[in-house]
Formats: sequence, C-alpha cells, structure tokens
Amino acid sequence: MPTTSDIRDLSAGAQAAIAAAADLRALEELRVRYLGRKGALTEKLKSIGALAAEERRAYGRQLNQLKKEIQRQLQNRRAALQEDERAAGIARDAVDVTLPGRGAAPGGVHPVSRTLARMEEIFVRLGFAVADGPELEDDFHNFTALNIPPGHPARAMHDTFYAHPPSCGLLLRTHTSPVQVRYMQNHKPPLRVIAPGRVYRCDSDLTHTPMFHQVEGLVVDEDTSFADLKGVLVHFARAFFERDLEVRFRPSFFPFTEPSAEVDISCVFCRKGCRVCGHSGWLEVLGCGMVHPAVLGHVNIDSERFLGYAFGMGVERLAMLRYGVDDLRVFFDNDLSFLRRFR
Ligand code: 2NM
Repeated sequence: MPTTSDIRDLSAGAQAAIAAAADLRALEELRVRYLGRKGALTEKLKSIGALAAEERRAYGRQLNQLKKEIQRQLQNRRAALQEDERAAGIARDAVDVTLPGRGAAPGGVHPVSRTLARMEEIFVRLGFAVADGPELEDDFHNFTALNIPPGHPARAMHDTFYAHPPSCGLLLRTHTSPVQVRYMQNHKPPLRVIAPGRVYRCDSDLTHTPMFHQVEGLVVDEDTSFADLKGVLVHFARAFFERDLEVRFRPSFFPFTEPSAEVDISCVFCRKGCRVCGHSGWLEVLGCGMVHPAVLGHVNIDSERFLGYAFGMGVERLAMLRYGVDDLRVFFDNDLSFLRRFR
C-alpha cells in the first residue's frame, strides 16, 4: 500500500531529475517517465482504485497535487531550456560589429593605360582628335597605302601576324598608321589626329612583346611644316616628362615619310651617361617625318595643295622611362606587387 513517504520520494526524485535535465529532449523523456501512459505517477494513480475509500481520497488528492507540481516544474524547466537555447543560438550567430572591416581592395589603372591617358591628354590640349580602328586589318591599310607595296623589304621589318587562311588577306596591324589612313579616307584636311592602341608584331624577347601599344599622330594642312612637327614633339616630350629636357632629331628612314627622323630626348636618369642611355646622355623615344606624297595620293589628298607630318611612339617604352622600370615584361606579368604601386 502506497504511503506519504513514497509520494515524497517520487516528488524529490522528479524535482531533482527535472532540474538536472540538460536539454529539451531529456526533459521530454522525463515527462514520459513520470506522466506518460506507463509513467511512475500514472502507475500510482492507477493503483489507488485498490485502496479503501478513506485512503483513496487522501492519497488521490496528494497524487493529483504532485502531478500538478511535476507539470509545473516541467513547464518551468522547459521555458528555461528554451530560453537557454535561444540565447546560445544568438551567441553562436553573433556578428561583432566592432571588428574592423576587411577593406574593399580597390583596383587601379594599369600603368600602360595611365600612360596612354596621359599622352592623349597632352595631344588633345594641342587640338588633336583621338581616333581608333580595327586591330584586324587588311593589307591595303596596313601596308600598301603607307607606301609599302607587296614585296617591299619594309614588310619584312614588321614581323607580321597573318590571319588564316592567307587568302583572307587579313593581318594584325603592325602599327596604328592604318587608323590614320582610314581617318584620311573619311575626313577632309585640315586634320590633326592621334591614333592610340594595340599593335602586334611576331617578336618576343627581353625588349619585345608580341603585343604592345603605340600612339601615332598625323597633321595634314595647307601650310604645316617640319618646324611645326618639331614644336609639337618638343612640347610633348617636356609635358610628358614634366621637365625642360633637350630634344634632338636625327635623319632616318620610313617608307611613309620623307624626310624622316628619329627623335631623342636628353636622358631622364642621368646628366652625362648611365646604363639606360648607353652612356650617351640621349634616349631614343620616337620616329617622325613629313608624310610621303605617295601616302596622300593613296587616300586621294592632293599632295600639291596639302602636306602633312606624322610621328609614332611606343607607349611601354615611354611608361618605362617615366616610371623608372627597366624591364618591359613587368607590364604584362600581372604581378600584383608591381601593379599595386599604381593604385
Ligand atoms: C612613325 C614614324 C613616322 C606615321 C605615318 C603615318 C601616316 F599614316 F600618316 F602615314 N602615321 N604614322 C609615322 C611616321 C609613324 O612611327 C615610328
């Protein structure tokens, strides 16, 4: 026969177990153990039917009280565990808004692009238009119109990449002069234009890459001269290097200009001889000349009435001199530690 001390033991056991339940699953197991269909308390409630009426009432009241008490404890513990779980979840997902940011890792403009922009700016201020054209060219615009007819030895100098099949007649432009040719075909003189862009030559060693950049310039007018050409190039050289350097013109040869000259600037690294200028004090930076009358003839410009001057320079070469870089290949390596210097 059940006793009051049985109930006290059951109560104490349940209370301790509920308080010790580590999580909601353990708590649910306890609910089943005490209040489930075969639970300890349920079994006791079933057994009271066998008691005498007197005892049944007193004992039944105590058991029902205990049942309510266990239900209340389960309810409280469940609420506490749910709150613990919620708090743990928040702690687990917490974002520390006081941590420093990771940074946006901004990119930068490539030194070749910066040099191109700088060159364009100088010529635009002098009144030059900026033109572009196809990199895949035909033989006429890249060679023939420039007074380099088929079989001319100057074609060999250009190390041309030809497109396949050869019968398509297309090639990667070896200079940006074809842009000037197209410009002359589509505009009436007077004209002042530069053609910046990529050019391609089948050549690759320490000082040559198969793709590089050029800026070529062209002026066609009724009364322009080699003196104008000199004035423009001296101004360009001094503006580009931001110093009052010397410029000298040496006679040279290009099929598309006559007379032609190579232009040197006084060395930007030394006063009288260093390794960069080969101990001469001079750096070769560009080629130029008066446009050959045959070139004007190919684009139907009257060479009796108009004359022109033209020049061409390598962008990587100027970028190397301006940034003090002694290896052409750094512009194409995509080495971030080098490129980061230009952010
Ligand atoms: C150079 C040197 C000399 C040049 C000539 C022309 C054109 F299309 F007008 F004939 N454009 N660029 C030229 C002249 C380019 O580069 C070293």
